[in-house]
Amino acid sequence: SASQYEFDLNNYHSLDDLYTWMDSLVAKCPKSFACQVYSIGHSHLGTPIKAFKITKESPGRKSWYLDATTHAREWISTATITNIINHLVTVGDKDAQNLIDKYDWYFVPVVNPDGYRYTWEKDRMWRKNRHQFKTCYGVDLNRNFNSTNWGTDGVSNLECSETYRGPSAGSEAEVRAVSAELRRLAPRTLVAYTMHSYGNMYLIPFGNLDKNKKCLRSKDHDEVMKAVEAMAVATEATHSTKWTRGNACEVIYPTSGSTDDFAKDISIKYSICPELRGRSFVVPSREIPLSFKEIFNGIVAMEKIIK
Ligand code: ING
Ligand code: ZN
Repeated sequence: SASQYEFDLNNYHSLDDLYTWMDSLVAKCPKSFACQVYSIGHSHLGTPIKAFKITKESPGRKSWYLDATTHAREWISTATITNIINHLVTVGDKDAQNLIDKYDWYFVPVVNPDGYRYTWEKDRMWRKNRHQFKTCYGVDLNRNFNSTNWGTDGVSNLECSETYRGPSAGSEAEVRAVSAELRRLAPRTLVAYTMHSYGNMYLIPFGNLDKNKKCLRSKDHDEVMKAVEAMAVATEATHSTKWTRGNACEVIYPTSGSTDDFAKDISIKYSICPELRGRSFVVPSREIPLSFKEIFNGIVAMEKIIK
């Protein structure tokens, strides 16, 4: 069970316990802002994809969108986003207050609930969703978004591959749900922040190559990099770690159909993919508070310099 009193923020939790905790957190929301749990849609197997929002009533407000667990085994992303939500709602320190005063906040802690369940019940190293095909299960949801050049660089068209792009762009229920939510929020959203692990990196669009097979940078690459630089510096200072930052294609490998490329395509200016701490996908629970702190400090630092 996961009553709000027993839920240990410094540990990992099953999908059901996490969802119960989200519901219970609404009751702890102070009067100065509104909290709500809602569903952005359902997974391939019909599991709700729950979201948490923190809002204030006043016209013209901008928002931040954050998600995690697009890849099922990346549990540190689930735990870190959970801690961010908890901090904003219950801690109310100066930084949290400032973030809520200035922005509305939208969180999707588990983009891939079927895959996440599967990592708890059957295979800790599962990455994709749980869509059954003829020979294998699962689409790589971070290759399925309908971004420019879907299905080209850094993907596979084989069902059994870990980077299977799926039968078509946006074929997966989870991707359609996130895409619709991003489209709905995009006109007033300044930041899209989609959390993965691992590697201590801040990645920005684009993942794909241009027609000369060179990594494609966005038009405002330099301006976005300034913000990411401030974020990375604050993160590094938190626990004296090193973080790589840059265009995803240059820093790791070419990809297409990722969440952050899609968010950039629909004009969300600061589209960022952190690759959180870890030496594998299994991060000891004692590192959850360290991950939260370094990531939250990065958010606080970046917020100060963007508009
Ligand atoms: N890495 C990401 C992946 O999907 C990534 C890297 C992120 C590529 C964003 C492109 C865009 O392969 C992990 N660990 O999932
Ligand atoms: Zn990932």
